[in-house]
Amino acid sequence: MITLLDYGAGNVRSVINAIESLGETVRIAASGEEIRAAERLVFPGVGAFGSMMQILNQKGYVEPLREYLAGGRPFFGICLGMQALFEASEEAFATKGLGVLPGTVKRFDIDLAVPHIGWNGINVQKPSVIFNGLAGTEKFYFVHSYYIAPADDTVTLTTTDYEIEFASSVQKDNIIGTQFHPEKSGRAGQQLLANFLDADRNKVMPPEILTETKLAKRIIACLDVRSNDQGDLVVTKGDQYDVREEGAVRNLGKPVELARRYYEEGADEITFLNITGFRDFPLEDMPMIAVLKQTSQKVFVPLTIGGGIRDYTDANGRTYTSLEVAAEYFRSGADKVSIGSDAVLIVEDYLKTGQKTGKSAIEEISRVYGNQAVVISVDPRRVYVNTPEEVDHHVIETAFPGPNGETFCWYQCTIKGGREGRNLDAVALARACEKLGAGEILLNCIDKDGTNSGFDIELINAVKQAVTIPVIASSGAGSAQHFMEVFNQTEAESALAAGIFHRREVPIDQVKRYLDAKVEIRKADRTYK
Ligand code: 1PR
Repeated sequence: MITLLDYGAGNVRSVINAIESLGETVRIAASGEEIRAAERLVFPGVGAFGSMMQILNQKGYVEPLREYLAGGRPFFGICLGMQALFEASEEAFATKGLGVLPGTVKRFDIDLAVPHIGWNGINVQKPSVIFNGLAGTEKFYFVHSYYIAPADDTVTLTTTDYEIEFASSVQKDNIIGTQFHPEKSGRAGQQLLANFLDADRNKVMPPEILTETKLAKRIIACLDVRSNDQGDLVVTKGDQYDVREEGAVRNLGKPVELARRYYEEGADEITFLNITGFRDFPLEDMPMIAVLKQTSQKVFVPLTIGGGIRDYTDANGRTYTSLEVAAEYFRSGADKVSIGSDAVLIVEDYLKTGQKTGKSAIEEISRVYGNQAVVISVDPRRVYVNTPEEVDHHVIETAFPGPNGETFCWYQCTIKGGREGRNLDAVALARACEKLGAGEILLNCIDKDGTNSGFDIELINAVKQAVTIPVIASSGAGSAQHFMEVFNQTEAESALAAGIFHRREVPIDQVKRYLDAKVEIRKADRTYK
């Protein structure tokens, strides 16, 4: 029996699913007494350090936790659950941590994108039970803006490089903590968790020891989901956002089945976009919630969900906030939510006044769940102009002239799945969303969507240069070479595709085989014993 400490923020569902899939049962600690009585305690922390410690204090969990940790029984802290072991964090200066390990938590002060999101490796420093069966070259999923700086080097189990070398896991006796998320790290993560759950395994070093690690470029599979005319929820795919063929909604498969297939083929992340979310209310009949719950039981890589994340008033006059909608998604297994139409409207207001209200979906969700949990999905379309002075937008000179030979263009933001163009450009939108607290930009391109003609490199460069948060390049992938092109010609941290994966034209494993040795990627998961 595993006791899980859930203080009420973020996606603990994934950790429960990962542990249960290993044949263990999980009980959520409902009191300090249950923490004291635990045999094996897992603490998956999500959100922000200050609010985590505040809730632990309010619930009276701090002393029971300290007693448990002093008692020498097994403990596994994940992400913030590991950071909590230290004395303090730069994320919340006035708040004390548990102070079980000496040292503090610092914010990345680096030139690379922060948060550090994605799959990175580990440099193993000393033997541990958790390395049984691992090769030592595996990559694990990270998502954080703060890192631990232990005052006592001997607790450092692994380090990871991201411009600087930081401690990515610790072990002191039976207390283990990882900055990365084993529950989101595919089969390698499952193996690592299984090692913790099995009391009989010995401390070992993996066969290969890295001396430097690299963040992988992520390959993301995207499933655009909506109800077809018969009312079934299907994965669909548009050509420049038009998902109908001979009048009917294209049906490319069932969401849960496809997501599982992409996990097996090596997708580093899976994104679901409820493409009619702008007119449906996600909590009304909740089909996407069911999709998410079922997917997260078997798919152990990060899941993003978008569509309809906004404030909403139902037919009975009950108002739901975007935070409530997001909370339901996180409880059901999502790691991130993506905001499309509402982000455009939020930024329009923000740019009008120059004032943050603190109440927008971007601000509210990032405050509670962390910036890394908020992705902005941008649906821009090219608008050609003859000169940059013609409009008050971020204009680029393009190598692909417009219909009348125009050599300049700007990227107009749209809402409602491309149905309505707005007087806002994608660069301004991305910049403002970063300021409001977004952690990542999912950059689609209506002109390129479904064309198989390659990513819009000019758009990706324009947006990537305007922000410091990670950018996901999307729309237009037609071959494995297109992925290489986007990674060589832009600084995008990841690339997303839909059509070529759904139609099996170029499966994910083929993309990875092509990129191998040319671009840093996460290799296909092997089977562990
Ligand atoms: O506006 O917050 O309700 O969110 C709605 C979400 O649904 C947005 O993220 C928006 O991008 C998405 N969406 C709305 N309508 C469509 C449509 O296709 N008619 N899909 C749509 C967006 C674009 C990509 C696609 C890539 C790769 N799909 O995500 O997967 O372009 O495709 P490709 O590799 O086949 O070229 P809200």
